[in-house]
Amino acid sequence: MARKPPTSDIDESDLRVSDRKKVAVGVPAVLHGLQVAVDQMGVDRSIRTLLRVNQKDGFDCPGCAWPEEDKRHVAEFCENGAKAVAEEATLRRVGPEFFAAHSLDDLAGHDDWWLGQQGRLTHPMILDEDATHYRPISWDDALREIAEALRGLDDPDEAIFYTSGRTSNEAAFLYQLLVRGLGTNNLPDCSNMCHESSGSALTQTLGIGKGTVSIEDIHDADLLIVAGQNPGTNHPRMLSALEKAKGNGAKIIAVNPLPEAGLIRFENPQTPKGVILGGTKMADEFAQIRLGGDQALFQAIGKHLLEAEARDGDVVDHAFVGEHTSGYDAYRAAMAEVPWRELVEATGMPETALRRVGEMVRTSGKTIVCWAMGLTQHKHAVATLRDVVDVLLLQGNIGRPGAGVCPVRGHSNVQGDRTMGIYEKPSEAFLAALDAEFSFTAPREHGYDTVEAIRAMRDGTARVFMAMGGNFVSATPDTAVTEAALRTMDLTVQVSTKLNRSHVVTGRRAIILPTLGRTDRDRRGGTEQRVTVEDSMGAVHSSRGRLDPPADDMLSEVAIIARLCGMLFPDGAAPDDAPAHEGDPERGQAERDGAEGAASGAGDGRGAPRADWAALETDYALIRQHIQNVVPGFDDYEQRIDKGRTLMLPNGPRDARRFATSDGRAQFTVNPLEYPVIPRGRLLLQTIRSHDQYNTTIYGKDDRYRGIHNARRVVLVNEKDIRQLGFAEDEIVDLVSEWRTRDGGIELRRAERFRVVAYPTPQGNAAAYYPETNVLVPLDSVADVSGTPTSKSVIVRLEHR
Ligand SMILES: Nc1nc2c(c(=O)[nH]1)N[C@H]1C(S)=C(S)[C@@H](COP(=O)(O)OP(=O)(O)OC[C@H]3O[C@@H](n4cnc5c(=O)[nH]c(N)nc54)[C@H](O)[C@@H]3O)O[C@H]1N2
Ligand SMILES: Nc1nc2c(c(=O)[nH]1)N[C@H]1C(S)=C(S)[C@@H](COP(=O)(O)OP(=O)(O)OC[C@H]3O[C@@H](n4cnc5c(=O)[nH]c(N)nc54)[C@H](O)[C@@H]3O)O[C@H]1N2
Ligand SMILES: [Mo]
Repeated sequence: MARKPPTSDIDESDLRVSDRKKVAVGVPAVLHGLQVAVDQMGVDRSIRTLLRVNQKDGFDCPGCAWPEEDKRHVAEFCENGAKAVAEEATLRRVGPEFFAAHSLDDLAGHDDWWLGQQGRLTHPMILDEDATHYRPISWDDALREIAEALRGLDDPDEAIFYTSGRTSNEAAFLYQLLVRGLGTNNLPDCSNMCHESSGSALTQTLGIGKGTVSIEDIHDADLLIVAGQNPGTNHPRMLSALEKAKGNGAKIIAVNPLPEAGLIRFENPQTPKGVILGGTKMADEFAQIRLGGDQALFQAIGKHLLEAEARDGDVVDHAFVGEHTSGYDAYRAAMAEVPWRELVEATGMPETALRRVGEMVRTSGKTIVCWAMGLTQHKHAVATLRDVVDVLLLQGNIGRPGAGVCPVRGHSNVQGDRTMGIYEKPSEAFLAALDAEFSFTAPREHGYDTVEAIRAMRDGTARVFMAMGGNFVSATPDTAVTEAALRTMDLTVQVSTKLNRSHVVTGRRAIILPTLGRTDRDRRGGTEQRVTVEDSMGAVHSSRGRLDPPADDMLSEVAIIARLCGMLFPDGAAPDDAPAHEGDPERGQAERDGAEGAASGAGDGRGAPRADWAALETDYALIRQHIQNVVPGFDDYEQRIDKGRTLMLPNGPRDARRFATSDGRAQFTVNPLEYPVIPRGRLLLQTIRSHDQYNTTIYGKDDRYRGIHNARRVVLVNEKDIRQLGFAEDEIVDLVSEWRTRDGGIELRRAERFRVVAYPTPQGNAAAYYPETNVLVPLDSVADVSGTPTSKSVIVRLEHR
């Protein structure tokens, strides 16, 4: 039996602070994962479900994008994978009765934890204008409302289509086609808030916006630098790969303001060494860096390498640099000019420590740099990552075994969604192939990214907002601004598995479409469909859920989009002789009704995409056929994902040192040193994940490794800062963010009632959990080039209450 959902919100006064953990995972972690699973779905279902995670005939874990090792363990899950699965496979339900019992105001009064814990959505619901409650609506009517709202727009750019990163390749491909078929590239996605900076930096310097290593390379490296990442919580399976690398003799450098448990020690629950012998020491060097100091660290490494080269030679891989790169001389000259004093100031590390790290890099034959949000969510994130590439290029660490760049993705298919064309700035090559495949002309003008989408809504230039998964309101910055922006919409549409804040902060009208998740069996057209996903290393494989869906007439994301396409682009629908609308007589009627007066994008000479929408809905292999025709690298797609096989996408730098850049070479870049300057009496706040959350989904109330229990509204501050700023440990304070606007004014934003906890973060730095702190992140505070909100760099002061 599953446990009942909570009846009240988190009681912040229950906070308990214990010692930090120095070890991650181990047997307690497995037990925690199991406990959460059993609470959500009972014992039987827990065992049946968890044994199928990431197995060759099973489903892809919705937890993270870390790849599967080739030899899978019987239970290839980790604590947080188990929690992600349990959240989705829960037996709790949110149906029409739930919405009848809870008004919108009532729901809006609850926290994200309470909302998310109520269970799976089961029925399409609509919120009429001025209504106090959502009411049930049929699938046909709901889809018709959406189609009509989209057709009623004066301009397709008045619609915005968000995507989160769990959406399968098949659904993502169809979704971007729908959006471009309407005539807009307004396809913001979670990537804009996540690894966009990585994509920007890597595309410019290496010619591909993805990493260049495989899981074998990780095992094979001499040195792994793990910067700005907390794998013990967010990518626990990565720790097994790091452990294996260590077993092969690799060294690890952890670069982080916080001493994160998994980076210090790791107990692998799958091996006797982990369980009995206290595990593996992970980091050989812990570089405790100031927030935003990483560009300086990588410049220090580059400077150290070049100094050694000038002194002794034999450091720079001249053959590689000469044959495959450009810009070396300018980079070398720039590094000679950077003063050590500034590198020390920016990192907060003494020159001896910087040189020690530099020496580890110099003596390593094969180096990989792994990173996540600690590097991407800063104003100078793109410059920082270009400097990471510079360092790797010096020693020829791109495009050979055991070496390369490894941006560690978050959402389990966020990389695949981008490959499928979920991108507001699509390439001409992609659009041309799309045009040819579907006999229409996709729009060329770039669309809005996430932050631009919020601005467009705020400024009244958008009217319809639709989200394929995710929780836009809670995940985006500047919560008050974003909420107000969404409330101006004519219609907001959420395709979701679980209830969240984006269902209660709505446009004048709102629609919720429940959908199947990874763990659910997806029967369409009489057969069980599979979908595909791409992991962080460009490996594509299939995923098939085995659990009965939460309710009878639920639709997959693919089916929802295919039906909408059928209504919007009826001319391209099934030819007369095709067995369309099988087993669903109502549907054909709805499509015809929906089609009445349809502009369907045809009026402006672009035409509408043509495809057999009804057939695509019932046979996802047909969608894969289209993908194969449009996206390079998917030849023999169907065969290459059969029987649990993996399709490795081509990767120029990794496979052949081929660089699709302006001059066909990898680019050294010169990036003026930047780092945050913290005004007196202020702190620089990073907003992070606790151990018991998945982005805006709050699984539970603990951050076990950091010693925080039962509550979330805490701010972690160095104990010297607590004293020097005149506060006391345990005091309840407000966090006030101070944003200097372009015209020199100061904007204040406030997050109330956070408990001060002493924590070993560098002086001047602080940390608190997201999404509670998103209210503090100014909409205009974004990374240069990538536009990513600077969630790891918010200037705040504490205020007594
Ligand atoms: N269980 C679980 N798994 C997840 C997620 C989740 O919420 N829960 N989210 C998924 C998603 S979408 C993503 S993108 C990833 C996120 O994975 P992470 O990037 O690991 O997540 P964050 O909690 O944002 O942690 C950022 C880390 O970077 C450090 N850091 C912050 N600023 C800096 C800096 O300036 N320099 C350096 N060197 N370090 C810094 C922080 O101390 C912290 O250790 O995880 C994915 N996996
Ligand atoms: N301050 C701050 N803000 C941040 C970050 C940060 O570090 N600090 N991190 C940023 C990052 S890295 C990211 S990736 C974003 C995350 O932003 P999002 O991806 O928008 O947020 P999630 O919390 O992952 O979305 C959870 C919701 O997705 C829905 N869902 C889950 N599975 C499925 C599915 O299979 N299909 C569908 N249709 N819906 C599903 C559920 O309804 C659930 O409530 O947040 C960003 N925001
Ligand atoms: Mo992410």
